[in-house]
Amino acid sequence: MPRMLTLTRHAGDLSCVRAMRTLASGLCAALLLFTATAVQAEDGYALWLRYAAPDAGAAGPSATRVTQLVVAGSPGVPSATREELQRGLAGLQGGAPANGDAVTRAGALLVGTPAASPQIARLGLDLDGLGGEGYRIRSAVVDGHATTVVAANEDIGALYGAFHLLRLLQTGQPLDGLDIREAPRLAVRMLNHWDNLDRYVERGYAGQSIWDWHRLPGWLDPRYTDYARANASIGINGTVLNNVNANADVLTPMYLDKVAAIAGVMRPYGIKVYLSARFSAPMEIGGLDTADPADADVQRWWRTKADEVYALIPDFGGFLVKANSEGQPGPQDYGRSHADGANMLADAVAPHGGIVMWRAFVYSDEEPVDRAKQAYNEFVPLDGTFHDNVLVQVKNGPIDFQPREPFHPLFGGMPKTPLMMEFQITKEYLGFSTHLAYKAPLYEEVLDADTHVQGPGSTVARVIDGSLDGHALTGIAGVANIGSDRNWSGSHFDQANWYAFGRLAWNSDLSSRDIAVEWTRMTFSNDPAVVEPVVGMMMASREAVVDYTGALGLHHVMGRGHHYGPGPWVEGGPRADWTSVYFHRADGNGIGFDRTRRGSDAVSQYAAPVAEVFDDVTRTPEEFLLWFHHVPWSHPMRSGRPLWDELVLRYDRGVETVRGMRETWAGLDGRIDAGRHAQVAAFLAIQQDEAQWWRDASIAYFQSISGRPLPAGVAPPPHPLEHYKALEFPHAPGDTQ
Ligand code: BDP
Repeated sequence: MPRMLTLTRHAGDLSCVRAMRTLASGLCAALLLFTATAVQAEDGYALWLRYAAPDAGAAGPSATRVTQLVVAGSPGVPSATREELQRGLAGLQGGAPANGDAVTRAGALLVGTPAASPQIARLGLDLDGLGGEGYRIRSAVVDGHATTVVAANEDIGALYGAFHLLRLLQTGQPLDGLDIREAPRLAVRMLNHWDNLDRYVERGYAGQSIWDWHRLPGWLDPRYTDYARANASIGINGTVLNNVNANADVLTPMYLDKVAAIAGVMRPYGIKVYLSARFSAPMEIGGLDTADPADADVQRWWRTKADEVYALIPDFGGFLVKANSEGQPGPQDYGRSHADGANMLADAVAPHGGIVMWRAFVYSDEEPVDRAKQAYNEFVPLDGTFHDNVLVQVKNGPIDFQPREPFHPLFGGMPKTPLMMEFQITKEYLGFSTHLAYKAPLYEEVLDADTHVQGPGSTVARVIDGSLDGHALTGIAGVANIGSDRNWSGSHFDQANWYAFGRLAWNSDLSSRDIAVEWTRMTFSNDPAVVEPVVGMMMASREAVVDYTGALGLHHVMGRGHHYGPGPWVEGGPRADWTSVYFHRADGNGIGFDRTRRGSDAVSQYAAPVAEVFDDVTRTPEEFLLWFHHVPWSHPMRSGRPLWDELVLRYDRGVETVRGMRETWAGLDGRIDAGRHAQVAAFLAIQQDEAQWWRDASIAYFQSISGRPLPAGVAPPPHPLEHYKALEFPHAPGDTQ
């Protein structure tokens, strides 16, 4: 990808020019000269794979030089590995090392499998237990030469090891004395694109879909290769190309040719292509008059379709299905169960080694109970009835990707079924692309949550990695935040959410802070004067969003439909559980959804030790208070303040954190290239305005219900409630079509 090497003046210039006029000092001129040499214009396209030479004056990448590159193996994955290492080393070292077929000099880098490289085979490294995707990185002596060895059982493991090595170099780690052993915990680590065939991206805030369907298969946008590189660098090995609200056309021969072309680009990077399947496709494109999974013609249609897909794409991954949810067709339309539907599709792909990911994000029109309970109620009775190649894909929380939710009670509730985690990377509920919200702490919080189903330590991470119940088929999905925007994710910081998702999918034990550090070092700079403040901003950012959108367990209080901005007053319309008032239940006496045994009893869907905590208002963590309890506005909080005062202060705290983030970022002017610095600065200004808007509108609304005065010193909202309620955003991005 082209990197602009021209030096540009940055946003700080203007203020310097002004200052120079008044101060007549040479200081600014010196500063300008320094910053112009220190930073280059960047547009974010390179993501965390910038392979930048060491920053001038900073603690940069290690001085270790690779003198010779030996990548064993034939075209395909080994070629991709070689190209990536050449590209990375050329950037990091200011010149590519010599290539070779065998190690002949000290400082060599030897990469491959024992099968492809006699030199690796002779080392006799223990690769047991690493599977196909794991690898070892070892400092070794190869035929008398000090060498860094990346060894794996299969080529893809060597590619992952190569990316690990490049990460070490990018983050300034020394290459001596290495003895690294890595293997992923989960088998399927994938992105779910909610991309329509007309390139509209549902809940997408980064431009159009990167899949240029109209020009495929003739035109293979080089972006596809860069997409594959970026994903392979963090261990992602699958991608679902189209929206879960699926269009059956993607299964027609014309589109399957296009899918096959994309699969061809993904293959050398170990990424399998999957499709969202519309359950009624046999009717829409197959000419049948039913999609009943018990119907022999329907079964045959899917088997034939699977054969057709696999003839074109032998390593096709399988199908993702959203059925009987939010108006999508499904087996229940014919009186069949989710398992009946999933198994029928699973049988069609089984002969080819494919899998089916059946989503548990379901809630029906008819069921009059708490929406948070419905997926559990529908799926738990089906535990043990799904075929072996089915994964049930469960969102992290029981409602819908809110800034904070307790873990979904299905985790731990279906021990006989492999459950796949679904996180959202795109920020539907966390400020779209303009708010800085680093989501790794959210992912980490859910993965570390203890279900207690088999005693303490039965974490959600252990449910999904199969270790708790002995499942071999395991997986995790992230709803992608990728689009046609030059910087891929809509904002520079949103790239971190893609990165962190992949890193945690590979190893759920990684800490969100460590991931932030490595991402920052690769994306911006190794200079501690950059890394520390940037990581500080990232680590505070998600909690800030929780605070200014509604803390203490409030949820689903956003604008209707597009989900942009505050809407705690949203009521009426087609369904109660698409309103805000259904979820917060604020009235003159108090606020919150009573999900205790005395209320909807959602707490009983958790294992007893967890249920007891959530059932007890004195033991429920305050961040989930209003999720599980309806409490008086005067409810005493741990701070000693009444709930109302605490809630108001959280709104203020959120806005204050964003103000602090802006200040921190302003202080980095000159240390970050001008292009990226300016866009982040502008987005933080948007975020501060919108955080203030969330805070003002929410306080105005809840005060109209609570009737309580604001705590001393708190500024009243500048406008009456009616002002906020009247705001409309008819063209907000990402809405359902
Ligand atoms: C919600 C989105 C909607 C998706 C749905 C889903 O608002 O656009 O279709 O989830 O996951 O978060 O199916």
